[in-house]
Amino acid sequence: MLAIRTRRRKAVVLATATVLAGLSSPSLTASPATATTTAHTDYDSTYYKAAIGKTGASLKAALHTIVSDQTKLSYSAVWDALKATDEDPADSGNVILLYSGLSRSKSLNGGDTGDWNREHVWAKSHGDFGTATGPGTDLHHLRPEDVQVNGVRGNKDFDDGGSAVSGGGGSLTDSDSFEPRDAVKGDVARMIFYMAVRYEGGDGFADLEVNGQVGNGSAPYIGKLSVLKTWNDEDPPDAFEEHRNQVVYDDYQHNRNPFIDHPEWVESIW
Ligand SMILES: [Ca+2]
Ligand SMILES: [Ca+2]
Ligand SMILES: [Ca+2]
Repeated sequence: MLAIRTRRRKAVVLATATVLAGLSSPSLTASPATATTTAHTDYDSTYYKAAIGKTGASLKAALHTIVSDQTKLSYSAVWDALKATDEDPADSGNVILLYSGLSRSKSLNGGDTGDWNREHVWAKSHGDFGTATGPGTDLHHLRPEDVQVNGVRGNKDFDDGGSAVSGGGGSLTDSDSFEPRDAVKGDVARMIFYMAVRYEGGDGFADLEVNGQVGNGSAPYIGKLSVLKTWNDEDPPDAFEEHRNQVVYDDYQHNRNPFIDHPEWVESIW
């Protein structure tokens, strides 16, 4: 069972202004129908101190500075890191595959049919950063995925629609876009928003940005912004995603994905 950090204080902001007086707090659960944000404020007075109170471009700039202070991994070190960050809470010998939702043996990492490999959620051709230490090895957007499903996703942008991906756990695709299964739509969106904030043109890598289209090819952009914002709202962070963020922070990169802690910051910046 995944250890949920109960010390976190949740602040649920309702989408509607008509918050009924007298509701007991346990009834204020974060569901897509009623919640736009579920902020975790543990790190607000420490890690996020320089960002608190800011909005828009100044918030983005502050977060860029904060998350850029990190340890960087080699691409070969990513294999073992993913075995920890994406471990199946019900089976410590397995990892959970992002799009497929399947639990698969950690030892089946590789490039053959039936293996899992290292999916770059921000497709590495979008900005052409490859697998040199940097964006191509950043655990905040690298996830285990079935080799063939990873191949179907390819370097497509994200959008709604298409036909079912074989073995894709409910993911859809068409000629120019990929739609992950519902349970990881928000995870995908928050990974993309992290990358746009983390990479602003420094260190010899492209300035990665989110835009409003699909078919971005090798340009350093990924779309589609409106859809990714909706996915962030519809699929708020859950225990698996929060635990993963914590493992990356504690044991590997020592930086956090701000949009897992504060999903409402997506709306403030974009
Ligand atoms: Ca499409
Ligand atoms: Ca999710
Ligand atoms: Ca950027």
